[in-house]
Amino acid sequence: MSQEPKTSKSRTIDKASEKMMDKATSEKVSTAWDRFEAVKVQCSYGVKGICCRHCMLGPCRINPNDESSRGICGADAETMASRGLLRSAAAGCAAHSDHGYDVAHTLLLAAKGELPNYKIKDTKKLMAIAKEYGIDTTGKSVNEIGVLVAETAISEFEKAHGGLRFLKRMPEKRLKLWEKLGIVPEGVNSEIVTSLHRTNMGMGSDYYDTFMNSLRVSIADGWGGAMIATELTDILFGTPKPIRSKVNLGVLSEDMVNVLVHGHEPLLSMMIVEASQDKEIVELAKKAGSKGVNIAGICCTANEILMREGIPVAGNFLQQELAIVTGAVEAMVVDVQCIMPSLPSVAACYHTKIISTSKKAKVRDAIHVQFEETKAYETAKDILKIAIDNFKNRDKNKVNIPSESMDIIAGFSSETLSYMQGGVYRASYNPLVENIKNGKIFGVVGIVGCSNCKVQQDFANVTLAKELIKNNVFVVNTGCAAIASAKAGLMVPEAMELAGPGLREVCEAIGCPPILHAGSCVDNSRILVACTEMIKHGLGTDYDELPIAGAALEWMSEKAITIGNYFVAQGALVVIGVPHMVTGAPKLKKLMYEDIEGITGGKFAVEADPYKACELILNHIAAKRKKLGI
Ligand code: NFS
Ligand code: SF4
Repeated sequence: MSQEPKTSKSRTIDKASEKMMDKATSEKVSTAWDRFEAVKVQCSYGVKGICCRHCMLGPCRINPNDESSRGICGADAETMASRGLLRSAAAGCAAHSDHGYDVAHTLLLAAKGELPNYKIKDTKKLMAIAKEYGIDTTGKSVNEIGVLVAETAISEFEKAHGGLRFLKRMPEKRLKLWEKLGIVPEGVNSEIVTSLHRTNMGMGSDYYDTFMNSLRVSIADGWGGAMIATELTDILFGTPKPIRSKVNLGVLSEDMVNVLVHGHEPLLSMMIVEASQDKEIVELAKKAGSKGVNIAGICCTANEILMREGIPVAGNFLQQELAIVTGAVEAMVVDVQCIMPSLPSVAACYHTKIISTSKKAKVRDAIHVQFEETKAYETAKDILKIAIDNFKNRDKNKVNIPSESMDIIAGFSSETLSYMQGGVYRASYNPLVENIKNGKIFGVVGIVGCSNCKVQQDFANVTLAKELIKNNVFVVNTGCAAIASAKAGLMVPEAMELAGPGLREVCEAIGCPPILHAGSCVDNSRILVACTEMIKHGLGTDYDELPIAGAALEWMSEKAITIGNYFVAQGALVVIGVPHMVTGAPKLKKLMYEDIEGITGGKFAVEADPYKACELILNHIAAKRKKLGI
């Protein structure tokens, strides 16, 4: 793909980002967009998925114009592309699952009383999960039950056989189909290990089998690692409820110490939020000449603390460098995933300190303050002290905080949605299902995923969301796509004005915006649960009958491959804006974009234009409605 140098306006629809991009250019700071344009032509083999470096005979690549072209071992394009896809799906599963494992481990130690700073917050959810796990709770204390729930969750990762417990949440029909297809995962870690084994030199060369196993490891993410991350985070920190906050770079403060938390895990960031109100910290911040400490988030760490504490969001993935360019950030604290290695060099142009905290993701040229759960609060305070101490180094001449900040109501867990429809005593998905049946709500679509320099930032995600609600489609957002909607003002009651009359009526009755923020990317598991609830409340008998779809028009991460995969395995249409790196393998491509529909009921479709993507989705939903007879 060749790229002409672009203007900041053509790179994003977000005013705050545009301003900071211009500031970066004038201050000679290079951002992801500049580096993307500097590449000029991206590797044509890589983009098609027809290169391989899985052994030292290679690297090998396939001549796309020669059908007989092979790697040295004899691997063809289909083998190479499908192996690459499976490795990526396993990597995505690993990222969500390692995050989930850490949450489970923290819950275990907290319930054992070994972590003074953490305690079980949501006992209702704890009891519900204990029941699901078949744990006998009679006569046991909350902490004793917490230990058993955490141990059971941990065993879901570590076991090699037996199947994942949360799969029992699904209607029998889908499970039976998956059994027939051989894609029911056993344990989370074993699926990742087997996927890496399968993709070794001299292993499977059947692209169909390799692709189906990429679905299998992705299911281990959706119904395993990611779902455990979501449920156990709820137990530890509370199940989200509707909460007000603000979003975009304008949430940074002129006169406070600004600390950004960036990455994915809530374990440390929740402590930083708490410690920022500590008397000692507040006094130190005032002594340093500021009005206090202002915490805001980037990426999914932001979503986690927004959903539970109402902490403002500074921006999504492509705004991480731009946040530093404001010149007003004293510290950016990073944990794991989606952290650009460029941050220290951007920070070097300002006074910002980049602080890495995870032993799994050390960042070169950053300050490393290792996060240990046993002294979480202390670590949080140490980090805040570094930030406060750095306030004096802020160069007023370099500070320019964009004015853009938008209101948002977030915090829509599956439980909240159910509660909002019926109150404490009649919490239920019945009203939603009834309104889908009577046509007031045409369908439900999840818009998820990242931002990507290949497409204009936020444009496709925001436009698709607007188009869908106009057509009475209820939209559920997660990840960076949710932050995009929020920045565009779509997550406030006023957004109701943009919705079609049927959807508006329902949203007004329930009291929610037509586009819901459902959380971080691991929280896509909440969408799986919501779809399951719809079936349980009488909408069809299996997921592929539902008037639903998924969309990830600006995706970039391997985690998004995994998420897309598990929705396709579930039976959903998933529209992506950037094609998978498999286009050099025509048979695999046909399987993923066409034939898989006859196998799981779901499929991928590539459509970067949000208006056409909307049309595609509406037609798909219309066909599903017709089949359901509604
Ligand atoms: Ni999801 Fe969250 Fe954003 Fe993409 Fe990265 S932050 S886990 S991967 S970029 S949505
Ligand atoms: Fe080449 Fe085969 Fe080795 Fe891959 S596994 S690098 S295709 S020889």
